[in-house]
Amino acid sequence: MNCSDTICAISTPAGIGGVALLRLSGPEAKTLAESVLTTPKGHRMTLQPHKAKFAQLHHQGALLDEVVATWFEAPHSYTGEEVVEISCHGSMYIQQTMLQLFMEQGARLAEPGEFTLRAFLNGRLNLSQAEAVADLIDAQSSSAHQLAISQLRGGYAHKLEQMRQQLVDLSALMELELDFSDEDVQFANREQLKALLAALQNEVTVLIDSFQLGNALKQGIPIAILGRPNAGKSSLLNALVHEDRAIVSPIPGTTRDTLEETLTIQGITFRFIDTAGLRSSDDPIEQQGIDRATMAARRAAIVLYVATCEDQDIAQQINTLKENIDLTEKQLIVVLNKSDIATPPSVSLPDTNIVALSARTGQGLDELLDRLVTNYKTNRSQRDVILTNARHLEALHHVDEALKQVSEGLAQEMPTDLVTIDMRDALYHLGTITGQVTNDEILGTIFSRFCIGK
Ligand SMILES: Nc1nc2c(ncn2[C@@H]2O[C@H](COP(=O)(O)OP(=O)(O)OP(=O)(O)O)[C@@H](O)[C@H]2O)c(=O)[nH]1
Ligand SMILES: [Mg+2]
Repeated sequence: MNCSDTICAISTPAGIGGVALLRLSGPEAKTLAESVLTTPKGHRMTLQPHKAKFAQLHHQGALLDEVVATWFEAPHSYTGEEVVEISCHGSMYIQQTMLQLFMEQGARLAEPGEFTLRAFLNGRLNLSQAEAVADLIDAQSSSAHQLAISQLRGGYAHKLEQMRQQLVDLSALMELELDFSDEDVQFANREQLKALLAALQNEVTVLIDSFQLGNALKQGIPIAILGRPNAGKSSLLNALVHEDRAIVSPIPGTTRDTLEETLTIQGITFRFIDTAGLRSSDDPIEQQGIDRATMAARRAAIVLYVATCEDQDIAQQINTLKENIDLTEKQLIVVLNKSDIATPPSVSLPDTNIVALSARTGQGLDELLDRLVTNYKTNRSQRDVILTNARHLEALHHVDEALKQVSEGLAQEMPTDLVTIDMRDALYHLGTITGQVTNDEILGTIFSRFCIGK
């Protein structure tokens, strides 16, 4: 990985815009910028640290554009290197000519994510924070944004650092004994060690458990709409997204394949999945649809079970549902549809949200949305940090495994040097998250996700 040269890229999206931003980073960034730019009076440009300067840019003897250039003196820049940012008018022609000019002067076109990679290599960000930058750029809802910010500067970043520190302390306690292993002494108080270890294992487990929620928030919370044929599932989906997305008909068994639509409410993205009505069917295609419905329900975080206000056997329907789908890790909301043609029956289902509504008139729909948002907020507030990154999840599973070995080693009073090996293993895997331990392959995979110019 070559970080000794000066890279350049357009950091704003490809295409025409009011302004575009060209970014240079590397030892020659300032010199290159000064060699290409002039003052408005045509004199040589001298950039000053952290000051925006109005400048002109000439190409083949003619004025190309009037720009604003800012020099961020190393190490006080995003990458930790000399950085110059030049804002120009957002014409494709100006952008491309300017890039070409800098490349003719010796700058190299940056790879995707190379600015952030350099920030990581120069210690401006750890690896998990660098990944958060990509998530932050990708964030399309307030909840996804919140998660990315927490990973960049907030609770998640602190939690990882705290856990690493605890592990380092634990290791240090044990390694100390190894230095004196000939003398057969135990410096570290075993009970204290075990307690520290148990606390750490608990934190790792909590973090691992939060992944499901984190992933749901990032991608949109999956909500499966289930129910018998004709209950009005497709009508409900259409009403929720204000669009005739799914075919609705009085013929039971209309929906065959699952159909998904997203909706962002109060900054939270939900993925509603309409499914085939549940019943026993001889039609192999309908049966496939029903199997898909069951699969969708298994993957969902929330099940919206749609029955109608006319149904007399709601409790029984819910029992059948629970027999077929394990709802322990999910949230169940029972919708009593068609409240425009019948009075909602009184059903008592312990620990279950029930909402009566009419997909046809829209009455009661807001209450359903309120329920979804409130439930999300309660769920979210129970966790201070949330894991969203699959790479981190895998690493934490390894950490968990290694800590279990340590714990068993301590319980069985194994020699300290053996237990220490597992401890180092835990530290190693935790280090792959924050980047204390890394290799070119990991970095290549992570930074290729980025856009050019970031
Ligand atoms: N009166 C009334 N009719 C409704 C309401 N919601 C749906 N319907 C009607 O119920 C029938 C079935 O609606 P769908 O939305 O296709 O039902 P579904 O649950 O998707 O049915 P399948 O796809 O066959 O499983 C249609 O004739 C709808 O017009 C409602 O709130 N009130
Ligand atoms: Mg349908």
